[in-house]
Amino acid sequence: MIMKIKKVSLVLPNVNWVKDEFNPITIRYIFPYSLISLAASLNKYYEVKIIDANFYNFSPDEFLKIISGFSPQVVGINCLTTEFSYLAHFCCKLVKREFGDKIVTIMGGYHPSLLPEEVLKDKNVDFVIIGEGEKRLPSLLKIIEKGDNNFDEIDGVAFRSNDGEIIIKKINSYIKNLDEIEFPAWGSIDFQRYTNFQDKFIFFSPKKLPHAQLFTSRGCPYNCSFCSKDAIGRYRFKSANRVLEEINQLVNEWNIKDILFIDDNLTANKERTIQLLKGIINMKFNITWQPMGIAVNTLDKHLLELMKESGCYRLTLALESGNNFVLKHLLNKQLTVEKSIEVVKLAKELQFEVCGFFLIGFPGETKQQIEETVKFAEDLDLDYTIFSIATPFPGTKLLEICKKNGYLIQEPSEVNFRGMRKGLIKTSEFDPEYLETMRKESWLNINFKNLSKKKRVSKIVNASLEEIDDWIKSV
Ligand code: B12
Ligand code: SF4
Repeated sequence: MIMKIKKVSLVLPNVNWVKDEFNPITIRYIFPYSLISLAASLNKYYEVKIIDANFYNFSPDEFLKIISGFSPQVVGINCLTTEFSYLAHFCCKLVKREFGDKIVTIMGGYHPSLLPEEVLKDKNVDFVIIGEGEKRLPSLLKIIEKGDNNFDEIDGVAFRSNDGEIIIKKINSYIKNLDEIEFPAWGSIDFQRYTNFQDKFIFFSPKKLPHAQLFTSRGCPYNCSFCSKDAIGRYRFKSANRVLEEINQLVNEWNIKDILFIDDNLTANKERTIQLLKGIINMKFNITWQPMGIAVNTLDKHLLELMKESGCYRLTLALESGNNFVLKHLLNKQLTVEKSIEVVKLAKELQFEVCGFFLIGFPGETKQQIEETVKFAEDLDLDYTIFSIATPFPGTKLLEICKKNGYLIQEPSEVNFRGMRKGLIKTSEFDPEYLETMRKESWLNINFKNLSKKKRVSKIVNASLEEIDDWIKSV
């Protein structure tokens, strides 16, 4: 393949293109951070257009019309192992059906990074980028332009050879210094429309507008059995100064007042966290902020006080289980129930809004332990309690265990990962129906058991009490 590349479209598919009982409310606000970061590394060489089909709720026809109007030579699609993988393949199919070989399709993100071969079985996908895309995507585009099929200089790419064989070049390098990555290309989307948009029914709804998302590290030093964090590479972080520069730009150039940190583990490196928080305080940004989720074992009184002083208002704690055996042996989590209780108490004293993530349904977990988790979650009396069903994502220890022991009711595939609301694991102790009922009932009983609880949830998820009632009915 040889072609002159002038224009590249980067696409986030529309979650509304799949809707079923496990996906009743679709999230509108999926900030296309990956695409903004990729656009920053491509802008120098190509005209880049981000098409966020989700935010604008484009129909497949509208999506194709935009592609047709822009006429890119390359369409790159972001893809997670959730409904997104189905959607990403669907996007490639639309593009190939309409434009054939005039457009090269490239998939990137967690799912194709974990399962490049499976993804490339779909002939509508020309290339997969494995791992981080900021350096690989420009390199791949150069190779496509040259047309000599010489992939010697690049790792983390998968493609079909001329005779149709799937070739996978694994990752053997990472961006060592994240400070080298370009600043996010905020101007590559209608940024103000996003920063002033406030979604409902999400636990990370901002306190103030305009708001933005920031990524300050990649990966995580821990190894929880259910987590996909390894697809993109080992744990690395931007320096506190670099993050402060990014915040400064957001505050001064875009008037941002609230930030959501979307790191896997924002506080994993204590020293950097302290430098960052002190910087936010000293530079008087006057922002409010929240992490998307936070590893509880990294928190202590001093850090929580600094977080509060620097404008953090909500902690969504990854508490996961109310049983130490489950935490240690089934989740491989660096956390104890005692630490969770201590952190929740401190967080409440410091007047954070406190939410919690819980997971049920691990192989080896007993119904009694699941019930303990539910009781624990209830007793903690959080502002909002979120239950997920343990989901065997590719690349996780959990999937290995399930496969080895025949615990899967069906082969996990793009159509049956449903935002961790669908049970896929059956053991001698529980089945998917039990988990789905338990998840739903616990969520309902704990969060909405009386008016005062409902009011607390309504504050977190930015919805009125009437909207909450409709929400409950729809779930
Ligand atoms: C923000 C976020 C969300 C957002 C938006 C997701 C999105 N589309 O990005 C929301 C809140 C909607 C969300 C929801 C969920 N999420 Co989430 N989320 C994240 C989080 C914290 C950050 C994503 C991000 O922006 N990263 C920053 C960018 C720069 O990194 P990146 O996306 O990986 O992109 C890089 C590469 O992958 C690559 N790349 C990405 N796209 C493309 C495209 C092309 C063309 C190319 C070449 C390269 C490329 O280059 C990029 C730059 O280096 C990640 C954790 C993480 N560390 O990424 C989890 C994560 C993506 N989420 C995860 C999960 C499990 C979920 C949920 C199922 C949770 C739940 N209980 O409901 C839901 C599913 C939602 C759905 N409907 O499908 C898992 C995904 C596992 C998997 N195998 O897919 C992750 C990895 C968390 C984890 N550690 O396990 N999530
Ligand atoms: S602490 Fe969080 S990000 Fe790290 S491995 Fe565990 S679940 Fe994944």
